[in-house]
Amino acid sequence: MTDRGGRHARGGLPPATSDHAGADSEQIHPGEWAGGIADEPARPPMVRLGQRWVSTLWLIPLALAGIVVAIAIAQQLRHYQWMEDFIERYPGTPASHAGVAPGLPAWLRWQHLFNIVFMMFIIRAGLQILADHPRLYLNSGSTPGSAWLRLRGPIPADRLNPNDPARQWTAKDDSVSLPKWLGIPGVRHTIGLARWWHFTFDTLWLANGLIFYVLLFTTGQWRRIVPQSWDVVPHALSTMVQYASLDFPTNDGFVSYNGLQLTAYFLTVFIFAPLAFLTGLLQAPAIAARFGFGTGPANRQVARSLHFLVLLWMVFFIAVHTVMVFSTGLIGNLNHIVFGTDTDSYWALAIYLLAMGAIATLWLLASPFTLRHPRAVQRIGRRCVGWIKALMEWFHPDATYSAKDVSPYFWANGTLPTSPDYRALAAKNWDGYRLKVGGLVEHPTEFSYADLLAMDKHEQTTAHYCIQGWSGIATWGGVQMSTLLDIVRPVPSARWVVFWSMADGSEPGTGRYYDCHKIEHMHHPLTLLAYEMNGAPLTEIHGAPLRLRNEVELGFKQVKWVESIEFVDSFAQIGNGQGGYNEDHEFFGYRMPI
Ligand SMILES: Nc1nc2c(c(=O)[nH]1)N[C@H]1C(S)=C(S)[C@@H](COP(=O)(O)O)O[C@H]1N2
Ligand SMILES: [Mo]
Repeated sequence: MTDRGGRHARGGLPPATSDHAGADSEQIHPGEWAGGIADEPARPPMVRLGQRWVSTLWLIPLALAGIVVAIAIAQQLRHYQWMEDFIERYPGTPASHAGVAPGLPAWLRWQHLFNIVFMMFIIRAGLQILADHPRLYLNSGSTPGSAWLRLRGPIPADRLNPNDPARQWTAKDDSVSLPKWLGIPGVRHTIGLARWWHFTFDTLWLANGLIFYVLLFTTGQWRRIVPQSWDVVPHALSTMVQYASLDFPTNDGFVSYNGLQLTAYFLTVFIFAPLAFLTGLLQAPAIAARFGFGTGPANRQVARSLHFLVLLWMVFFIAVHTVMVFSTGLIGNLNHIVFGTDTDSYWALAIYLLAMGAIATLWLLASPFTLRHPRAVQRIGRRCVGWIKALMEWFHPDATYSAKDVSPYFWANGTLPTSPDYRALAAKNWDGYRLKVGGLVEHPTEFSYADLLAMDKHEQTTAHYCIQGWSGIATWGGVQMSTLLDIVRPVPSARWVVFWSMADGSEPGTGRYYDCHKIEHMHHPLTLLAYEMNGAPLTEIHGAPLRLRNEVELGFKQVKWVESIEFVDSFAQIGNGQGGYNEDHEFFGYRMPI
């Protein structure tokens, strides 16, 4: 453990409050959590059809009606001779799958089990992440009113005034909670913890998938799930009619799959799984800033929407897959899945039920464990995936956009400084403001607002990616950090740069908002101390007089209302030692290039 005793005032600021209270204070108590935001349960998803919002619950009766109609049509079709000829010609299972030994090998059966365990956590934590910004869009600015799906009502129209801090509808205000059995951990604005689950199990799922690919292709098992001729299409159609007419085709799953199974497995393994990975990556600020995906068809909101559609497919697949296992000869199918033999042992059912019991137990423990031990979840998550995320922090950000890409509305987050000093400085147009830069530097320096304005000015139009899921594009004007570095000259032992805010964090009495950045990032031409946004002086909401831009990282690391900058060799002694206010109090990670 870190030595917590050495904590002291930093950069002329009061110390962050001590965490000497034991583990109990680290538990999540809804009501006190995240500054005491009231619960706001998610509503069932609604989709926008033109101007109207329609509840997706309508899909349930629609699907039931659709099934009934499909059965009626299929049964009618079976009365026609041409259909019976067609089915005789294409009975369902393409003949081209020779060369694979019957039965599923042990590695495949184990991977199948791991897959569902990993996916259960990925899906549940993914929904929790969605609930933190419960709207899906296609435009890079996440423009209010332009969503196509949402889990809550419209944003109150009188809360979107970018110049009135008191009436600002922050992205945090917009978050919703999920039931604890559904989301992990269910409580409103627990995205930091949900991400540890999501990314850790993503990594395991990807590793499992990679091994699966390798073994599929080295053992020839790929032939089972890759269509090898176009006759898979008529076979799939024929299978569909047979299932729908409730006169099921013979279940040959032990030897080879029918056209419909082939198509579904192929799409899931080779199209949707890679798409999940890809659309996940496209939500990363570091990748967007490196490759210029901030706008256009690969922008974060498109990626997020597709990521959600992949989730829908996966849930649909798992549901139909399970129904089919049950309805096409359960015991035989379970023998295939559990033992890899074409037998009829009831032991397969027993083992299946045992596995399902274990999965249900894990399911029920995930949220309570997370709420009781959030620091452990953060620590374990960081051990598992922190180092992978760190790799992306090496991307060099150079993507900039043009004036026409600037978002019409830029969401806001955070609580403004409340001190009389801040008000007085604002009233005097920042006359009297001093940016203090110190710590491990050769020339500690204070800069007045006029000093900053007089320095070389840099402008950039860049994309902002909030952890909650929204994004926005703005033109920022200010002083490059590299300019400042040339003046203060950090000493070689300086490894982290702490940006201290004039504002407190969201939890009362827990001290100032701050965040730590890698010193390497300070040399990027796009790392900026901005005093302008879209050609006008920064508004209070967006961080006046000064806010940070580091385009490799997520939004919460872009400290607003910057008061001082401190160069340090380690952040272990600052705050709770996690690298920033939200890292300390909301269990975020400090490396946030994704
Ligand atoms: N001091 C301070 N800076 C902050 C925050 C905050 O709460 N306090 N919120 C962060 C978060 S979560 C985001 S997404 C961005 C939002 O910047 P914007 O309000 O200009 O959009 O500011 C970041 N900087
Ligand atoms: Mo954020």
